[in-house]
Amino acid sequence: MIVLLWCVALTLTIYDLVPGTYAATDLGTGEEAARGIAGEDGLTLALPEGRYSVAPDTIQVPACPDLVVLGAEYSGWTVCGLPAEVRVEVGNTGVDPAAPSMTAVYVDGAEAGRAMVAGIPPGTSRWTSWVPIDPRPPPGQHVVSWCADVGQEVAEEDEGNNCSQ
Ligand SMILES: [Ca+2]
Repeated sequence: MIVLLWCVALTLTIYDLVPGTYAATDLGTGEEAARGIAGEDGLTLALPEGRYSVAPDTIQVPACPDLVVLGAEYSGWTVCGLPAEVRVEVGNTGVDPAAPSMTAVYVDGAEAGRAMVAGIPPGTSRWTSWVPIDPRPPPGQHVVSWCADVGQEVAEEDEGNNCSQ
C-alpha cells in the first residue's frame, strides 16, 4: 500500500496499515524523509512541510523450481551379455523452469553412473539418457537408487526431496 500525503510540518499517524516498516519519501526530492514502524497504534511519522508518499519495505520472494525423481527404467540387467543400464525420470514440481542438471545412479549405495537431464519446465518431467552401469554388478540382487541435481546446479524450493531413498 502506498499512501500519498500533503502536509505542513507535523507529526501524523496513519492507521489500519499492515504491520511493518514504512518509509516516507519526499515527492519533490525523491529522498527518504522519515521511517517508522506500523503496529496496533498505527504508523507515526514526524515530517516537515511537503508532499510525501508512504510505502512499506517489501521483499520479493522468487519462484523456484523443485526437482524430484519420479522413477526409473532398467535395460539389460536380466539378460546375460547385455550392458546393464538405468535411465531416470526427473520431474519439476516447482513453479519456475529448472536449468539442466546432473542425475546420479547408485547401486548398493555406491555411485555407479551419472547423466545430464535437460532443462525442465514447471509441472513437467524429462528422462535422462541411459546410464551404463560399468562394471556390471556381480550376479545376485542389488539395490538401485538415484538422485536428481547431484551437482546442486539448480536452486530449488526443496533440496531434501531429490533422492529416491
Ligand atoms: Ca527438489
